[in-house]
Amino acid sequence: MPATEPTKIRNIAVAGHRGVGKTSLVEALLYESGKTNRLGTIDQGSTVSDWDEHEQKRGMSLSGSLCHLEWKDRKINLVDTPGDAGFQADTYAALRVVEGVVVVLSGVMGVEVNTSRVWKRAEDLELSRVLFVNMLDRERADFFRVLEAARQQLSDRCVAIQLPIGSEHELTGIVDLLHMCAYMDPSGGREGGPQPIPDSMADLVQEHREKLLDAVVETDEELMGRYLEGEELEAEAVADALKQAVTRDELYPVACGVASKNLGTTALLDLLVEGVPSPAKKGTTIEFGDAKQAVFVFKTIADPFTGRISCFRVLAGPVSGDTTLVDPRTHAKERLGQVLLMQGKDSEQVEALGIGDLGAVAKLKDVVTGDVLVDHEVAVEPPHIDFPEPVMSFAVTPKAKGDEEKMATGLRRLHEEDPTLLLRRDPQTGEQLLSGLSQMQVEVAVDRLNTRFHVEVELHPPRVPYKETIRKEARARHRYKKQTGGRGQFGDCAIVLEPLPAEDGELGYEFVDKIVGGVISQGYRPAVDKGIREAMEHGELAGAPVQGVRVLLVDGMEHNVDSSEMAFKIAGSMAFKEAYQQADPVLLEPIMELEVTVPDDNVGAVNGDLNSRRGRLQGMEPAGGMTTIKAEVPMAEILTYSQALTSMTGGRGDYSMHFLRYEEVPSHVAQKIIEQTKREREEAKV
Ligand SMILES: Nc1nc2c(ncn2[C@@H]2O[C@H](COP(=O)(O)OP(=O)(O)O)[C@@H](O)[C@H]2O)c(=O)[nH]1
Ligand SMILES: [Mg+2]
Repeated sequence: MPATEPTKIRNIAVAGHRGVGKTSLVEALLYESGKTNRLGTIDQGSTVSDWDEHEQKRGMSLSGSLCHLEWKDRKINLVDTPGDAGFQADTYAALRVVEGVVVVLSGVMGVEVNTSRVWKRAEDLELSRVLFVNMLDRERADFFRVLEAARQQLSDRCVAIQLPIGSEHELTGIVDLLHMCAYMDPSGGREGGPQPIPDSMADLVQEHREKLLDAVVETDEELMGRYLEGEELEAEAVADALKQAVTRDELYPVACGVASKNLGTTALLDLLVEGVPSPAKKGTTIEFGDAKQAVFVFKTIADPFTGRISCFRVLAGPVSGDTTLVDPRTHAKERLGQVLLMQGKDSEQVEALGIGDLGAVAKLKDVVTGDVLVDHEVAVEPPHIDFPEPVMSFAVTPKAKGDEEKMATGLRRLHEEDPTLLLRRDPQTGEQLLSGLSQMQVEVAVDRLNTRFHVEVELHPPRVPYKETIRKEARARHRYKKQTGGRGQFGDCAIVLEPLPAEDGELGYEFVDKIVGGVISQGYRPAVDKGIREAMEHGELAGAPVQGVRVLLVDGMEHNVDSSEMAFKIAGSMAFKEAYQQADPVLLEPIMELEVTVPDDNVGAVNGDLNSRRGRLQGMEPAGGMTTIKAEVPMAEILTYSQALTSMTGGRGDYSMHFLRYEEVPSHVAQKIIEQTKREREEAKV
């Protein structure tokens, strides 16, 4: 089988909020195209893309999954992505290797937190977007309300390209406004061919067909002329103009259907083929220099049987099996034994993959997600996938003594799969801290450690990553001097501390050398900086790292025999501690952006509870019997929110949160934390 031409490929990520039917939609598309012979379901754990046992147990996608199908002589690569806030690493990585995104929305819930987040990412990456309003068979589902919400909250260039026939449990089919035909509900079977549009729909169809044509011709002058003259435009000309508009990011067609019944898949597949640009048309922004062969690894699967599988996009090629590439990051040679096509967990060997195609390879040595492999060493800057920062940390300990090494190895492997999952040692307490984006992500990691690496571990209450900073300028001088026989120690420095304003919300550190006349020689000045950095790792207030400080080294003195780097390091560290006390140090805490969706009846209780957690209400959006509450809440107050929400809503509430920024801890709260730290330090000394 020769490599597929780039013009015949469509690379598409299926993304959106969790639980809107993305995985079910991928399943239906595979089935409709004839790639699979039965429509798997989430409830039975039988879908192609949620193949992992933990995904099946939890009934949701935990990682990205690569599938492919053929439709109208085109190869469509689909990446099903997780919608949960904790598993965004795979979603963000997937968005780097596609030209288009199907943004799936629930016909009941409309635009949700993660819909907007994915939209924003896709916008930054200038990806073409198609919306799919799913679950139109559900009670309170309303296509037109969701269409309006998308136009208001995502972009006013969203335009319906399909319409539902009927609604809720009386939904019987959909209308394709581009090809002017209907598809009737196949109830989980294959969709029959195009049908005539029911007469009763004539007016509505007319209205929306005009809106669609208006939107399309507005992007194409020639077509606009013909349209205004009253000419009947051929479907092909409209489709072509639509594709150009979608490619240029000028239009977002809104499709619809019922993924779990396979309704709407024919029209959607047609739209993806006709509307989304091929890699030949849009191409990649990832650098590969003058390499003749290059691939970008966007996902790593640690398969218990095959070992490590790296999923990649071909940047330059074709790339065939038995090829050796080099990883400029490690300079190591990496042999691609067999090139694979993935279908969920299953793979099939192919001879070669052409430019723009997505595939996989097993058993590379040292390659991690984000690497670019090339045929000869070229200096390429690997693309920066802006992964979200971990927001929660739990202390982890193995249940059995002596399992520390096994636990660390397992967690390192899990980190290779998901770069937002981090293991590090807390320098203060010596504890191993496991950090991630959500409690569930960390819990899943613990499950995987058990099933895959056979280590049982315990999670301890999460810790809040406090920081410290200063509010005003202060100055100090410290002389470190020891003269007790033999060679002495001498270092003397004077420093000024100034608050350093945050840049892009990040607090930093700056060391400015202001020494004049060489009172401290060049060689010792970095030692002062080093001593200060060390002192800053544990602030004097609560042992938290100090940030947002500029240090000016203004004066000092040295001794021609006794001075050493060590002495200046100590002097720097001591001077910092002295100045810090006078610089009005304050404690900072992470503030989270919380989105809670609860039944309307529970809104009062949930708001009252958020209030008692120092939360600040930002807004409320009711939709279909549920209300989404947005609030800013200190992380320290919502570490155990999941239990509280379950009991307030009888398990019907759902929430997600993201780190927003650091803020000063109110003084009465700070006082308690500082005292608590003092007690812990004293206990540790005993
Ligand atoms: N009624 C109805 N249920 C659906 C539809 N699509 C998916 N579901 C169900 O919604 C749940 C979540 O679906 P899933 O595909 O896992 O959503 P994802 O999290 O976006 O991947 C599952 O129980 C599906 O069976 C639909 O169109 N109609
Ligand atoms: Mg899913």
